[in-house]
Formats: sequence, structure tokens, C-alpha cells
Amino acid sequence: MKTFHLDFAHPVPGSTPHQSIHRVSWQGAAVMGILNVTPDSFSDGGKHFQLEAVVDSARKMLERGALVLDVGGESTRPGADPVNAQEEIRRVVPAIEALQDLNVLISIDTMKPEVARAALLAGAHIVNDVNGLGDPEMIRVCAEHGAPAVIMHMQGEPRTMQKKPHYQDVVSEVKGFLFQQAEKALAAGVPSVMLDPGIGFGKTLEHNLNLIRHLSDLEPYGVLLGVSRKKMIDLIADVPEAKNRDAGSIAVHLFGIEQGAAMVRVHDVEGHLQALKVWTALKGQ
Ligand code: HH2
Repeated sequence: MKTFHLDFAHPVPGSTPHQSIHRVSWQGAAVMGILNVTPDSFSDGGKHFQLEAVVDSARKMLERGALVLDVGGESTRPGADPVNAQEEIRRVVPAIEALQDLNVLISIDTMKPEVARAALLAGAHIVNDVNGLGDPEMIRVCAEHGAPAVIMHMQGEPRTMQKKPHYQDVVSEVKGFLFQQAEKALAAGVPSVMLDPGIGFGKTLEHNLNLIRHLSDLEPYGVLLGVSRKKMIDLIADVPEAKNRDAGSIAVHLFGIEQGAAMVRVHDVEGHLQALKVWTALKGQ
């Protein structure tokens, strides 16, 4: 089974010193649990608006085996209205502070450098940027705080990205963008990066399928795959309600792990870990 790692400038939960940095390592694919603190997220919006509910959900995800919790304060579902930085900070900072006692790795899911900075100061450890570090200030924030970044590809912006996605060659264009951003970030002092093709972010079903089939093209970087409850499952299997799409999500994620994904971003942590354990046993690993 392949070993993956993320490097941090400072000690974080689960890290061990490794030369001049602190390293979190894992074998096979890890699970990142989604903790949205938004009133309008497409599948779990509103549920975590109370702090006790956030901590309760987080604790359950950890007990079930999540390695990272991904806290987000702005919905990026297709057509979502943007939220200003102040409001996003008001949503995520108290949640991140409330999670500190759990001693868990936390990523902040944001496109805004000021939100990332506030979240890192409040105790987050990783920046998950669906805008792929497109704002150079985001690279500076990660480098200054010694925090790894998840670099995701998106064509356009959430409000309009699904109107007319277009590529000449989706796999090589997405790979070209991700590698270029990864090199920029590492050269600027970001300690470590993971790459994410951005399923559903300015992509048709065909684009998504093609990218998932070619995930291994993104190695040698660690790859994050996020398909949990997305429209893609509905388009394939006719499941209009997002909350009913966990079975399809698990199927896509296991396929992605077979292609080399290091981490999957999911709502249903328990279901994914059950499937992963069975799949790993079958593989004899
Ligand atoms: N997808 C969503 C949000 N953040 N981050 C990464 N790295 N990869 C993804 O695929 C990804 C992401 C959208 O899903 P969700 O958080 O469930 O919904 P919403 O944006 O409506 O809150």
C-alpha cells in the first residue's frame, strides 16, 4: 500500500518531526470529513449552524476514522451566491476554535486569503482552496503560516461555472494548471501540496469521468478527490436528492483510490471507511 504525507512548518496533531519540518504520514487513502458551517450548502446546509452540533458531528467523524476535518463557510455549489470575507470569518472561526479540544487536523475550505489567515490563526492547519491558489496572496498566507495547501482546479466561478464548461483536452489542461500552481507554491515556501481535479467545478459529466479515469496522471503529487453527493452521481444513477447519493459517492471514490488518490473528501465518513476496509482486505493489503 502506498504511503502519503503532508508536511507542516509547525507541529500539528499526529505529526512527527522529520528533518526541519513536521510530517503527517498515512498508508493507503485517508478520509477528509466535510463540516460545512453554511446555511445553504447543497447537501448538508444549515445542519452545523449551531456550535455544539459542529463539535458533535466532528467527534463522530473522528471516531469513525476521518484524518482531516474540512471546515467551510461559503457554499461553492453551482449557482451559489458569494459570501463576503467578514461573514465567512464569522462562520468558520468560532467553529475552528470549538474543534481545538478534539486535537484533530483541520483544513479551511476557502478561496479568500483573509479567511484562510483568520482560520489558521484560530487553529486550522491546512488551506483547501477551490480557486487553486489563483490569488497570489493565498500562496503568501500558506507560506507565512507554514501550512500545506490543497490546490483544486475550477473553470470559471461557482455562480456561472456549469453554464458552458469547455476544454480542448480536459486532462492535460487541468494537469497543466495544477502542476504550475504546485510549483509556484512550493517555490514560494508552502511546505507541501495536494492536487485536486475539482469534480463538478466547471465540468460536464464527460469531463468529470475523464479526469477520474486519469487521476494517476497527477502523481507524483498526493491527489485529493471530492465527489461526495455531487450532481455527477445523479446524472449517472438518477438520484435527485443529494443526501441519497452516498452509495454512488463510495463507488466513485473507491475507483479513484484504485487510480492512486491519497485522500477522499466525504460527507459519510462511516460508510466510506467501512467500504475502504473491505476493499483493502479484498486487495490483500
Ligand atoms: N467540493 C466542494 C467544496 N470544496 N474542495 C476540494 N478540495 N474538492 C472538492 O471537490 C470540493 C471542495 C463542494 O462540495 P460541498 O462542500 O459539499 O458543498 P458546498 O460547496 O455547497 O458547501
